[in-house]
Parts: sequence; structure tokens; C-alpha cells
Amino acid sequence: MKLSDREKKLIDKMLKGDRASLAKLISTVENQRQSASSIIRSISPNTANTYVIGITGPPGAGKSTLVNCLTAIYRKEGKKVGIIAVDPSSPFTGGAVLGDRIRMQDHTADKGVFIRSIGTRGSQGGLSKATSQIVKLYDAYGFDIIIIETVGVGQTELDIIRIANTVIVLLVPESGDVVQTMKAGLMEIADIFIVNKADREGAEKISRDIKSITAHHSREDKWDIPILLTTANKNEGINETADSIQNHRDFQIKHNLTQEKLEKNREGELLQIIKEALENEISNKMKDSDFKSIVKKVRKGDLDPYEGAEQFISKLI
Ligand SMILES: Nc1nc2c(ncn2[C@@H]2O[C@H](COP(=O)(O)OP(=O)(O)O)[C@@H](O)[C@H]2O)c(=O)[nH]1
Ligand SMILES: [Mg+2]
Repeated sequence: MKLSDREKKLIDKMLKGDRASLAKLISTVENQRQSASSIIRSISPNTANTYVIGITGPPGAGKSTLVNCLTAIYRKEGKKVGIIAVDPSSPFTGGAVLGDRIRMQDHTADKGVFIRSIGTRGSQGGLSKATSQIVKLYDAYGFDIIIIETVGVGQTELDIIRIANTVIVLLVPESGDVVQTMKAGLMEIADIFIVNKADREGAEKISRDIKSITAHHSREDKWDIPILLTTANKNEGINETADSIQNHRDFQIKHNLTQEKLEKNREGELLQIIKEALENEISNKMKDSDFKSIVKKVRKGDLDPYEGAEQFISKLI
């Protein structure tokens, strides 16, 4: 699809650092408008210069508070920070924005920080696609660090979290049930465990429980998962968190994992694009008379769907 002059102008201005243009482009991809893929395609030469940190954990665990604290550290280092707060449970994006704005208000006036909350808009699976596209927009815009905050531990946010170079799983002393049901899969995703609200009772215990689980799991990449204690609302343990992120970043560079991850992501992206293109092709073909007759026979029960699919595909190729 060709980009409109307006979209071309927006991309141009965004690449020169215009925040309003960035915001408009984000809306286009968030709503998965038709031109979203073309926009991302045109900016891809400007990407792959950023570092993505994913923070996931139960609601109220202190993710936004931690994002706020980490942002302060990176700003002091002169780094520009782009934040995406993903809240699929929030039906109105406005609500998510407001809640996070209040907590992240330290940075809302700072031009080196950009915060965007996204909710349920878009179809199933659209959320992770929109998130990865917003990451690309942020990347092209020139953020040195991107932080993605997602709610929950496990399931749906999994693919969102795969976009991140370092994944932090944030728990609290009350997260005992999460730890009990912690699957090996989580060990492959969590690069750093944090027990936040260390000011509360039980923090040490849960961190020991996590440790005993990680001790029995050797990761494929041999990264030793650190388990940290933080009290984010008092800014305690934040430097250690930033150090752990840096260590993980160095570890990946040292073992060539950054390149591998990049290549894996690109392959995943290729597959995604092919799937979408084929799906569009199939939907269009459904309207052709040749194919319509197959659909009709299946609908009437004169043809079983497997046989119908075979006929359909052989016509398609
Ligand atoms: N006691 C305590 N409260 C905290 C801590 N960190 C954050 N909070 C509070 O927990 C609440 C939820 O924090 P928030 O960052 O919004 O959690 P999120 O839903 O995971 O993003 C807020 O009222 C925070 O002030 C902490 O370390 N200790
Ligand atoms: Mg939050």
C-alpha cells in the first residue's frame, strides 16, 4: 500500500524528532489501520539502535513505579527513554493513560521521555503486533532505551515480552501462588526476578523460594538469573536493578546472543508477514466465483470441509 503525502510528511517530521508526529503515527499502528505496515516498512532502515526492557508482573506489583525509577536513572545518563504501558484488561485506553500518567508524572514534562499506554483496541493478537510496531517507531525516533510494561505473568503477554532484550518479572511478597505454579518456561523468559515491596513481610522468603527454583533450572543460554529485592516507592534497589540490566546486556553481547535474537525476531516477522499476506489473498479469493462454489458446497454439507480445503488450495496454487 502506498503512503499518503500526509503520512510521508509525518514520518519525515517524526524522524527529525517531532513528538506530535510520533504520537500520530503511533495511533495509526495502534488502531492497525491499513497503512500501518507501510509506515513500519518505510522506517525500518532507521531501526535496530535501541535496547528494549520488558517488565511484567501482577497488577499493583509496582511495575509503573519501577519504570519511573529506572527512567530517572537513564535520564541522568543522558539517554532518551520511550515507554509503552500495555494493559489489555483496561477497556478504555484513557483509563490506563491516566493511571500511569499520575504515577509517571515525574517525567511527563521531560522531552527525553515519551509515554504511551495501549489497551484492548485491535483484534486478538493485534496487541502484540501493535506493540512491536510501536517499538520500531520509538527505535526510529531515536530512543536509546525502550521500556514495555505489561500486566500478568504468563500467557498472553508472552509474545509481547519476547520483543524485549531483557525481561524483568516483578513479583511481590504476596505472589506465592505465582511462584508455586512457576513453569520452566518462565525461567527462559525471566532474565531478572525482582521481589518488589521488600518493605513488607515475606519478601526474603519468596526470594528464597524463587532461588530454589532457578537453582534447579539451567538455562539454555547459561545466564544466571539474578533475584533482586526492591522497594520501588522508596527508590531502593533501583541502582542494583539497572546494574543487572547492564550485566545482562553485556552477557548477551559477549555470547553473541543479541545477533541471534535479532535474527530470530526477523524470521518471526517474515513468517507473520507471509501469513497476513496469504490470509488477505484467501479472503479476496473467497469472493471469486470459482472459489465461491466450493464455499457454497461446504456450507450446504455437500462437500466436507477437508475436501473443500484441498480443492481450494489446489486452485490457489
Ligand atoms: N509498600 C510498597 N508499595 C509500593 C512499592 N512500590 C510501589 N508501591 C505502591 O504500589 C501501588 C501500585 O504501584 P504501581 O507502580 O502502579 O503498580 P503496577 O500496577 O504494577 O504498575 C502504588 O500505590 C505504589 O505506590 C513498594 O516497594 N512498597
Ligand atoms: Mg502500571
